[in-house]
Amino acid sequence: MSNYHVKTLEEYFQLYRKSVRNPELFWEEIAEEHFVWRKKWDTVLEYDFSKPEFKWFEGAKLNITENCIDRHIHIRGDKTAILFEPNNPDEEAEHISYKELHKRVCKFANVLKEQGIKKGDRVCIYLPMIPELAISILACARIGAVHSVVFAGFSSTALATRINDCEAKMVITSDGSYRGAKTIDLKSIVDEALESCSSIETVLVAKRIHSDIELKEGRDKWLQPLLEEAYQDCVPEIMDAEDPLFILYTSGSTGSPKGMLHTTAGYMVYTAYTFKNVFNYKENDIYWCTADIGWITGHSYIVYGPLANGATTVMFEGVPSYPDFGRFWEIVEKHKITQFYTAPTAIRALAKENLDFVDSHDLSSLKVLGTVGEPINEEAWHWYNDNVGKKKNPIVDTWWQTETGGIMISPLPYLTPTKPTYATLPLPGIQLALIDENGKEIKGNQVDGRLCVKYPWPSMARSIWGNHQRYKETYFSAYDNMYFTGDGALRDEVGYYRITGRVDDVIIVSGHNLGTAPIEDSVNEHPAVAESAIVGFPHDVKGNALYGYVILKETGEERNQDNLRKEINQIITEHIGPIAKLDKIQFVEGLPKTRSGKIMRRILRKIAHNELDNLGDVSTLLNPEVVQNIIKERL
Ligand code: 7RM
Repeated sequence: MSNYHVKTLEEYFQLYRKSVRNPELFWEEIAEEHFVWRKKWDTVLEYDFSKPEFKWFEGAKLNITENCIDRHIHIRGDKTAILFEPNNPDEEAEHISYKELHKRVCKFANVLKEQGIKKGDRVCIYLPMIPELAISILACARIGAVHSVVFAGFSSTALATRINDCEAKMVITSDGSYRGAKTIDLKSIVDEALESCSSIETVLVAKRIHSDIELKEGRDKWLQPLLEEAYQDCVPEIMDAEDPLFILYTSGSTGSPKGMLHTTAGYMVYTAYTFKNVFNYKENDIYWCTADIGWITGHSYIVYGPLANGATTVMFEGVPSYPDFGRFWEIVEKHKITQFYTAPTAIRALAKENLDFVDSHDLSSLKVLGTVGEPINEEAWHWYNDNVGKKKNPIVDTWWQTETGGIMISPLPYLTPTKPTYATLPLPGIQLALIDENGKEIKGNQVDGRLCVKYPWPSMARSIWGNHQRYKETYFSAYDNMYFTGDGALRDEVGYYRITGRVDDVIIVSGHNLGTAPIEDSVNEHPAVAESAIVGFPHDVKGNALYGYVILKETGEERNQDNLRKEINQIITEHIGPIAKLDKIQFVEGLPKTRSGKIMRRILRKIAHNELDNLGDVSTLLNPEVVQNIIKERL
């Protein structure tokens, strides 16, 4: 029996029990069977929650790119590794085979070396979704440099903060990027950022939009001519299991971004194992994750997980709305996508549009659909299931975090019966706990609490770059001997998990703990509502009262706003109770969102509190422009 691929639900439960009885044996068997090790480990796991310190596969030696590229060349060298679909549908898609990927990564790695990058140096990558992004990540990993990808929609201030925090020596960027009908001048954002970054020695600039930009003498270099000159083979740097692989910044609820540090062997084993099982990946599948590589979903499930399995992974440069709202489905049809992995926010945005955009495309190649990033509401789940999956494709609602490195809770396609809005069961190897207000574990089913993980897993972040104390305080200090996720969850009568949202999104109204997520779900059930976000604001009598920001569907007809408010509160009363009624309901055009589609309730909270002076850096938002409108029309 292969531990790597679970084939029946019974096998899932068996494997799950085994992983709890003997976690080290469980992970060892997975690591044994499927990877190229230059040297095997001495110990599978050593850990200490109080430090906290976690070491997986200590003593092992490997290079992750050998696992993601070299070993595939002999058996599937001509198979497409990366399928690049450009922003402009008239531009031809690019199929990069495993052989070619090897050559391009090696050349890039040699350029990095020539430019003075060594093992352990930090390289900041600020690129749009073009092949050079994946290739530069792998080139860093090839030579043991630590990559820190910054999403190419972030502002110069956000970029500078992230460069300075890890003291990167190099930035890799492009002359610009395409996003729908727009072009963005990335290089001038980098120039601005670098005015306040002293650690950067070199900037490599990829040509994408062929704009007329200036290179700064001695610092900036065009990438392509260097690549042409470079030698096409590069011996991989042999890394220790716990050597840093990358840093990825995630915004904390307060203060500066946290540079989550991931290391080599555990991350590789876990992303490969989860990719294979969660997407039920088979050799000739064409897998597409629509996330940007600038966030963890792209790292784990566009680059490392798929390539470690020898898969074909699609990279899409554009946006779901360009040239029209049918673009995703056009791409599914064009490349015969078998697994499609996206975010609830994208599903909701597309569900607002005419169904013809979906129905006019042949989606019969699809086998598995996935979601990630936020709780998916019932309505969006059904829209996805009915219209995209035609009720025949399982939906894997995958719960995980930048900090967890890989998927933690998810159905296994065709094995786990799905249930709308439920991420369902932990993957074998993942031991969850729900904790009550007194810090005690809640046993049994039909309960809810704070979601924790009570045993280490291979892809957990090992630290926050330069601030181990903050790592300890944020994740390991709330409860002893556990990792605290910051999310709340409930466990239903059969043991399925449903993530209810961040626990900091809980508001106490007249002494009642109210989670914003279930109230938002109720609001969203009103047929006129497209999306909503709820925050608390101070109230003389109740302590806090609820403030709802609501986006209406575009129907073209005028609606009486006061009636809508009454109807929305009526639904809340029926679903939750009058205690959860909204005191204020503001109709808005858009909600402030992160680039990965998460609503920034922190900003809405400040607006509702009338604290308008310190909204923080809104430039990292997907849509900073909505903030001013919300402020102007606040109630
Ligand atoms: C992968 C990613 C992590 C936070 C996490 C949750 C929320 C993610 C789901 C979800 C409900 C899901 N990394 N979240 N997936 N909530 N159901 N399937 O998103 O670091 O950017 O965010 O996202 O709150 O803690 S992340």
